[in-house]
Amino acid sequence: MFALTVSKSALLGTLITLSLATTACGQQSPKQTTPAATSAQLVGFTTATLPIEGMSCGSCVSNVKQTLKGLYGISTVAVSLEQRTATVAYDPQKVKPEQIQAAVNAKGYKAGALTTVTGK
Ligand SMILES: [Cu+2]
Repeated sequence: MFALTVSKSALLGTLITLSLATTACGQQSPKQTTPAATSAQLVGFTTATLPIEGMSCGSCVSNVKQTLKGLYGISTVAVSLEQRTATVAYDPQKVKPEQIQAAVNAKGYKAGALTTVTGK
């Protein structure tokens, strides 16, 4: 008897740890409007910011940037070392916020929850 069960462990894997520490370490929240570079409104895309802990230099920034750019469904990426945040434009039909966080975490950084700037 062949029980061919398609395991959804891949999907579950991205969802397991939402218990990320939500306590931001004293960083001033950037409540200003996003810079012009990332404000190109792409139809169907959501722009969101996520805090990232563990970045200490320029190569961390490019590492995070390349990681995010390599994700399916991500359009633009901007990473700020000073603010310890990444701003991404993503297609919510193609990639979930949890997957974006998980990709950053897999590189050894600690990504917090996404905050939507524009879109849904
Ligand atoms: Cu570094």
